[in-house]
Amino acid sequence: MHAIGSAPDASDPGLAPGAKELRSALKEARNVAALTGAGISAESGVPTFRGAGGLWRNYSPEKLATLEAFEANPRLVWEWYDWLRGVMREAQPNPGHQALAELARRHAAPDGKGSFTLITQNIDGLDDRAGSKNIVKLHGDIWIMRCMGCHREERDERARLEVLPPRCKKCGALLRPGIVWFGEPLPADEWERGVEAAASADIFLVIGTSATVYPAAGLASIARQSGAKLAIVNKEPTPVDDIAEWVLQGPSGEVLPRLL
Ligand code: BJW
Ligand code: ZN
Repeated sequence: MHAIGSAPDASDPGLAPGAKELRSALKEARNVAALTGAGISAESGVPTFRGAGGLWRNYSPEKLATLEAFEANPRLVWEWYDWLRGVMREAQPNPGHQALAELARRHAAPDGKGSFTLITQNIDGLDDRAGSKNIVKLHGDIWIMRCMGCHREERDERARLEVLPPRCKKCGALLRPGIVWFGEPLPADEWERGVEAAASADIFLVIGTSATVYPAAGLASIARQSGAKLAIVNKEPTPVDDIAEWVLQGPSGEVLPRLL
């Protein structure tokens, strides 16, 4: 295991030995996949879920991000998401998001047999805006509204909604954000794509996630058990550091561009 930090490379003082080796390994690898979490968007000003700043009006995500909380008080839950939509609308993709989009472009093998799959737990859409394609969105997308009555879905990218809670124009039932709350299953097709990418990866990057929310966090073990080498990019230690080949500690907006 290599950790970024103390012994910089002479040719690039900001680059630690582990990062240099990972950069070469990424160039050689055929199938690469990355699992990202809230930490990659932190440098864009989007709050993470756990740790400092992870609370909204003293409610934890575990209390608000559930169907039960929504059914009990849809207005309160929508006030939170309306605030979050405003923050996410203002945010811009940072060098971490851009580096992943660039890694994917560079990784398209000339023989067309290589693959790069970006799997995200984030709902903010910043990877789309950075130019990443075919993103696996495990926890949905905050810009999609789903009707609780007729199940119709529509895209709505307004920063602030006029009336809270919003209602369906067709049937009048409550609209909910198109995201995955605690206790809800992940979208089956996205989950299958995530498992497939993890199981076929030569290198699996785990970036800016506390790796505590399942089943998403389980993709790291699936990748490892299927023979992938794991690389962790995080500001703090994570529960999957022990099974990783490389642990690069630092802000993803600084570490990821150095892997290109
Ligand atoms: C930086 C940085 C920088 C900061 N650079 N790094 C055991 C096994 C399996 C499941 C369970 C289980 N026990 C309980 C469960 C259920 C539950 C769960 O996992 N709970 C855990 C809390 C224990 N899981 C579920 O309920 C899931 N569904 C499910 O299991 O369904 C089963 C089922 C099957 C069939 C029928 C019915 C049901 C669903 C999980 C949905 C998660 N939803 C949320 C909310 C989304 C909407 C919203 O935004 O409100 O998704 S919760 C929240 O956590 C959000 C995130 O995507 C998710 C993960 O968080 P993430 O991204 O890791 O963020 P943080 O804040 O935790 O970490 C940030 C990290 O970044 C930190 O490490 C920092 O150090 C780092 N960092 N700045 C690099 N600049
Ligand atoms: Zn409807």
